[in-house]
Amino acid sequence: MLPFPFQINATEGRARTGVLKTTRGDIRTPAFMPVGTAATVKAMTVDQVKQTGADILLGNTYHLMLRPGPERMERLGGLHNFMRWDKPILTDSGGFQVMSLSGISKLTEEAVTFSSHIDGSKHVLTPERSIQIQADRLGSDIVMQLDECVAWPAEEKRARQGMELSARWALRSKNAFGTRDTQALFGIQQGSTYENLRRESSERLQEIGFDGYALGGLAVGEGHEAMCEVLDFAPEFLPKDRPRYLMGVGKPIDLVEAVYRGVDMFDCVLPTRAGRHGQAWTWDGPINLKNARFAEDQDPLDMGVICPASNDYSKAYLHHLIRADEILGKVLLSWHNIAFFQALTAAMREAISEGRFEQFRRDFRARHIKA
Ligand code: PRF
Repeated sequence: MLPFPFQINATEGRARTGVLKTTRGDIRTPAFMPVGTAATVKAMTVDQVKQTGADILLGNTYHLMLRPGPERMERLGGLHNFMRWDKPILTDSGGFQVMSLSGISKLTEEAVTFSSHIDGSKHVLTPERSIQIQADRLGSDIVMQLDECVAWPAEEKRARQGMELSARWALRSKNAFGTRDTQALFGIQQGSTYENLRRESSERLQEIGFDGYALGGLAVGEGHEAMCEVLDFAPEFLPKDRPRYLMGVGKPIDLVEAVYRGVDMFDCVLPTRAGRHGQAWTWDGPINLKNARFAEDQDPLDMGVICPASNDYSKAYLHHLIRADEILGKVLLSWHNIAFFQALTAAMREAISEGRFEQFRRDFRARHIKA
């Protein structure tokens, strides 16, 4: 019944490493999914993304339903064919992007209504329509249920409302998805920072039964420490034998701390967005190439990351490109950052396999967060 076997190869404490096997290829976990919002990982070709070691990309229902539109996407052979990426794609359901990007949105039991951030046109998204767009029009490999991500901070009553609506939408999403052999459906745990709500959310999702489970409603302003406190309990409520995906996270230190607490998958715009603004993530923490101290620095960005963008150009050159607002600066720093995030997840997989993740975490923190 389960379309995608999830094989856990090693564990250390709560941390796990394994493989999620899909019809379009294996996803090695912990996995970082570069964000390809509008059918492109911004400023990168799919070959460059592939070279960094990414096993899967994330696409957004919200953006693609507005442009180029779901029916056109289907006529063009689906998202994989359109963007020439033949490995797995996970698509987000749209609800979160509606909240963060679109104009006035009306939220009812039935649907979320919003106006496009592009031309103001009105659109309606129901759980069923989101599944249809993701699974049938875009041809996504991993489909996410439509949910409501409540803003932080939230009173318990408001957090409960969002969690309960998400649970009812989870059931509608599952009914609309049915059972499929080559595509998976993930449920999304909500409940803000409340342990009882996170537990109840997980129970309701597991009664329905999903191929994987996401943790939603985090990294919405609560900060690293508060997120870690929720991650101390929230992943444990989800089944051990299915992948756990922390949505929209995060900084390298967030990834390390979440893997330590049992999370398997991540996505975030940070590497590409920060790259376009001149920020590079390295094993010694983030640096900004705009800074004058790099003007004559002839060393490469990071020889600890195997990638042309990280190894072949001097920091002085990257500094110049970013200062001059040259397109290539954005390309190279996005490329480097994606390569760094892939190197980071690969290093975590290796450390867990070899039983030295605890040491890895300590070393990473010491080197990354300088006193
Ligand atoms: N729900 C969905 N997508 C998301 C989130 C969520 O809660 C978040 C929260 N960090 C990011 N992306 N569907």
